[in-house]
Amino acid sequence: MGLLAGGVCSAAMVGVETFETGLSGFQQGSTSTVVAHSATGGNPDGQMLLRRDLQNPGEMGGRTTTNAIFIGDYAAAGIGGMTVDLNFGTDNVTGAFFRLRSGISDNGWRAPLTNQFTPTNTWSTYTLFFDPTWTDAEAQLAGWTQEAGPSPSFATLMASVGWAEIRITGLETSTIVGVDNFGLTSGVPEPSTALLLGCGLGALVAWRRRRSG
Ligand SMILES: [Ca+2]
Repeated sequence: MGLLAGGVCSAAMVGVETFETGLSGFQQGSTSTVVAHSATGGNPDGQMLLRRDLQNPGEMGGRTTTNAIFIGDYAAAGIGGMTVDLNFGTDNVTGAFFRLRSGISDNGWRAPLTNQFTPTNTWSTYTLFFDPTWTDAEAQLAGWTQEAGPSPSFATLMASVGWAEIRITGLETSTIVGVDNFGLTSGVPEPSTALLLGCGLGALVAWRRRRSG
């Protein structure tokens, strides 16, 4: 219903976790991660805080296997993207990933959110679009990586997501990252579809410029 009300040209939010009252089913994604809730300092108000708590360089993450926004059949639900607000504080971070698994017994797929992780102590929004029906090759072309097995095909995973995670790679002990407004969106329409629907001409021009430039 939100589609014709303005969601056609920009993806419509399907569900979002704002961490206002707690962690809402999120927990540590690795043994080296400390996950905490803060009622203040988010974008706005409540947020999830991830902190690396071991000496060795590595990854940390906040994941959920119970938050209903993220669990289920992404294709059937019309999911085509994710968005999250991250605050990298004052510590160096080398990467951030959206990671999905079907469950604890297998590994899954991950996609990088961006290559820019300047420590700014301010909130930035990161968005990633995908098609849950992609073949493995199509997903890999779009930047997704299949983790070491056992790991299902991309489409099989997307039809049965049991684990969603924000994964951070950082090089410093006690790196702290704030997470807020973590959600799933509908996909972006193909440019030709957007034109047929009479919207987004500016976006279309920008898209063509990016392609040709
Ligand atoms: Ca919040």
